[in-house]
Amino acid sequence: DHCRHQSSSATVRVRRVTDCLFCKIVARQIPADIVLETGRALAFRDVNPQAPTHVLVVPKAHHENAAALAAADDGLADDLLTACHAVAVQEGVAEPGYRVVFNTGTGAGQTVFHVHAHVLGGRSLTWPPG
Ligand code: D5M
Repeated sequence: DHCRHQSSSATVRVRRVTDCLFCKIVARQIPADIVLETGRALAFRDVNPQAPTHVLVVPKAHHENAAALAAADDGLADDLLTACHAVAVQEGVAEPGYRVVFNTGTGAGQTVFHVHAHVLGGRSLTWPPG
């Protein structure tokens, strides 16, 4: 399956990626409300929305967090950011504005260790975030 193709040969990594919730959504093994798909990214609605628009944008390839995404080659991080903006346009929140958040690490509230951009919009967003 997709996850196995993306993983290294190390058994431990195969198991971790195979168990990954967002890899399973990418592989259509569990359902999600998908709003956009590009060659290397998938966008679907967050199950616990924090704004009228709250979409998660993930690379199809498994990377644990933003740091791993940044270290990936072939412009994957660029593709992900482009997909985030496409989602914002499609959702009608590009104006007056939207927020893109990568919770990175447990201290920042990361709970799913397949990197995902939260695209939030459709309401006034305060700063600083909680
Ligand atoms: O964000 C992880 C986010 O993932 C959190 O906002 C809930 C969301 N989530 C969890 N399970 C699902 C499924 N199955 N579909 C859609 N969204 C989901 P984090 O930044 O790691 O805290």
